[in-house]
Amino acid sequence: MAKDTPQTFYLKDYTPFGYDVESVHLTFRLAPETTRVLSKIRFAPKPDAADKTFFLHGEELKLISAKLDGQEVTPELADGGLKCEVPSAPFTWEAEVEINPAGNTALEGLYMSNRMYCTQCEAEGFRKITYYPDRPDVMSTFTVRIEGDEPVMLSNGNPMGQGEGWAEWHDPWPKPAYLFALVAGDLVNHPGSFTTKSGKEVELNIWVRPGDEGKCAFGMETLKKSMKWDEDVYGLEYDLELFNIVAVDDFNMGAMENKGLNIFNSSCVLASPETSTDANFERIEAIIAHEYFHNWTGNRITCRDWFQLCLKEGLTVFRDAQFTADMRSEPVKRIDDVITLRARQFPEDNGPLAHPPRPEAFQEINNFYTATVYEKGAEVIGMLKRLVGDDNYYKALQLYFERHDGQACTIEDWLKVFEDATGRDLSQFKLWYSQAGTPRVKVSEDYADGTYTLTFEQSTPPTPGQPDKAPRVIPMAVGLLSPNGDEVRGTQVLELTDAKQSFTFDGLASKPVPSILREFSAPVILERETTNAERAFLLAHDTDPFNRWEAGNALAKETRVAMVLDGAAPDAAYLDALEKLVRDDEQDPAFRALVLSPPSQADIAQTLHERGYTPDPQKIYDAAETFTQTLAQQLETSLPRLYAATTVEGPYAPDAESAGKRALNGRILSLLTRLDGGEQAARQYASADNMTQQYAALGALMKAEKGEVQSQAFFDQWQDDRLVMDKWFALQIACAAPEKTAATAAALTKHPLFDMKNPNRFRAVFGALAGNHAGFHHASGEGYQLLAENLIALDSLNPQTTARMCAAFQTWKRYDAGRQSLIRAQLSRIAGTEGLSRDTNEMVTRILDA
Ligand code: 0A1
Ligand code: ZN
Repeated sequence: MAKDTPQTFYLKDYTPFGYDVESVHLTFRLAPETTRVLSKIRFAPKPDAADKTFFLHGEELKLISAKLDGQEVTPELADGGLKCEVPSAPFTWEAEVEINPAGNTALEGLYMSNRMYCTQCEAEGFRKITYYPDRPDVMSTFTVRIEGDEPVMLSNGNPMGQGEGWAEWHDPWPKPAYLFALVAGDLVNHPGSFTTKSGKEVELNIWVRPGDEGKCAFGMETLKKSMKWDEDVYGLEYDLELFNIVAVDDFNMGAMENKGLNIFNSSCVLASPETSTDANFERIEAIIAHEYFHNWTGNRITCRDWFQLCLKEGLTVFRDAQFTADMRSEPVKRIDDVITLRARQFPEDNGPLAHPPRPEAFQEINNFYTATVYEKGAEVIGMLKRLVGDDNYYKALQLYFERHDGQACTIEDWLKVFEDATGRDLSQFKLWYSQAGTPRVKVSEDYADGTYTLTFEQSTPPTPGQPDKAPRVIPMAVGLLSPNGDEVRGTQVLELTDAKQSFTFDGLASKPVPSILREFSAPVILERETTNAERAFLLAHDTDPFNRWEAGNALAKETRVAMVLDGAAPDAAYLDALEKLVRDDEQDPAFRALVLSPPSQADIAQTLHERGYTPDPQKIYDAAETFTQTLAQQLETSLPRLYAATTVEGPYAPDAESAGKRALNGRILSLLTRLDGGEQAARQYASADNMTQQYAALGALMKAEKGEVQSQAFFDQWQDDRLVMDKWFALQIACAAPEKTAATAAALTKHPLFDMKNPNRFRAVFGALAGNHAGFHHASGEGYQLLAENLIALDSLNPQTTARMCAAFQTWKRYDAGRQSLIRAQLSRIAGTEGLSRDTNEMVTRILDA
């Protein structure tokens, strides 16, 4: 039987809704399987509307009754909603519907997590709560009454009153339905407060399940820092009397910026030294800031339609990155972000799922919460800031907030603000929003008579639906060093606008060494013929820390590529450079840890693919092992001293400086474990009083297949802590040798604590499987098969998480014919599943169409 062709939505088809929504009143009568939702909504027809169809979205709702101005009506139930004949003057719509939160495993709309009611409405979940024009350009004030016997019942805005069995809330700020939230359950709060710059007191709360109270302090401190930072840097103040954060265990994403009531995946807010690693603390800090910053970039100014998603997400990611850079280390944050961009966005941009930061068509919008929309969206803003300069950037942002407060906007509105504030024409720059694909920039150079010339040629490979691309504006930050290591030209931003363009530098005494794309000033792939000697020179002398790391990273890649392709030995000069750097106590430990962290095996596969080779995952794995073993041997005599020197004494604190030291210490421990049979790691495991060191020791031991005792001890100690158990599940798969990876994951799916319905647990297992490059791509195909089987099983419960995890297959065309046919078989099997969700169907179809 042929499947129905799924509906595709297009940016070009945008039409405004024909009615204003003047107010929304909702009453919830909570019951796990039979919650009643009563809505009373005041609509006013827009006099100049071209389309006056009264269509309300609604999915999985049982309509009990509907009224227009108090009179019972029988609307026409249509696919995905209802239609009704309505008056041409303002009117009141009332509906009563019944929904089943306990049966909602998709975690979209109103659902139950760990006996608590909670909601997730972005992007289109509100339509699973009641009939409504569920689109972000329809904004209204919401008044909410919750009836039930839960001790704590919360919604957006300010509390209006509460009594035995009820609570009322009112949000004075007009908002789209995707920002609606409700939470009810047996919760306890970690309180705090903040005084805004204009002297308003704001009550702050982090709400958690009893037992988690001890994990809120860091989140609360971070929230206050975020509030202060947004005032100091952007002049933006909080606008309600109350700000609530709630932690829930079952959540499809990281967190959600609902107005005044942010809902967080518990993994993104709960933190304690005993249960969270430094990396967890840093991520929690970033996500709390991110959600808080959405209050202005997303909530006060929202998106006209979902094609504009990067308007709020790119900007908010950019702002949270600025925050992290200010709280921690700017270069380290930049390096971390570029590593993530290359690991997550580049495969997307250079494969079957490539789409522009502002897509022009989708079937399921949930599939577009991507690294391209978020991370590349933020890169585009970084480029804009670099091109116009800091002062102009902040001037434009002030204008954005003044001009568009309370509106639902587009990328055009955003760019117009920059044009008006700076007088710059941004029509070519706008291509970054509409073109997919990562530009390649080929660099060549020439030197004669004191004049140095750099020539850039840009091109972007074809992506689905976009065979040809016009040249873009690329800000290329460049500095020049003299052969003795002095900087002879400080950083300057060259603006590339043509397919081919040259820039000259006069008055140079000798041929300089260029430092190109400083701070990674544009999300491009640089192609330049150079030598390892020059890379080593830049690793030693570049004044731009990003490019120093980049030079080391390039050396690491070159040596690993040569090992894979020619069976070469690890490059001795590179090993020497690493040794020198590791021992150099003048250098920031966090930076040293980064230089000492090898490029991932997936990154080597990507590099080989970019150079026209077919990556062999097993060879890449073997080269990584040989390289690390050789490095450990080279450093052998210094490792014990380095280990001691980087051990952080005293009580644990998650600050950047001690975290950097622990990161370096962890790298040293993993090298040491290759030589000492795990003695030091076992000692560290036994004495660790914080998760960072406990987990680093366990990881080092398990990688060496010497961690059985500790793994059992870890389980015994932490089996009641869901978040720590996620680590335990993931680590076993991440550390497994390639031939054992799939079997390890398969066995863990049979573990009593494996829970298909909990996205964190599912991701712990299958994210780790897909992330173990050689294990997932093992020639047996067992990894592919296991993932496909479990995605099929998950799809009927949770389409959103299933669809997102299909991206594990997006790089399939890189590999050899054997692996390709194994993957194709699994993708076809998923695609052929009876009753497959729209979410997953769209993803597998796009991946298969490659
Ligand atoms: N807007 C949130 C992310 C988010 C998106 C979708 C969700 O459910 C489908 C949940 C959260 C953010 O950027 O943090
Ligand atoms: Zn966001």
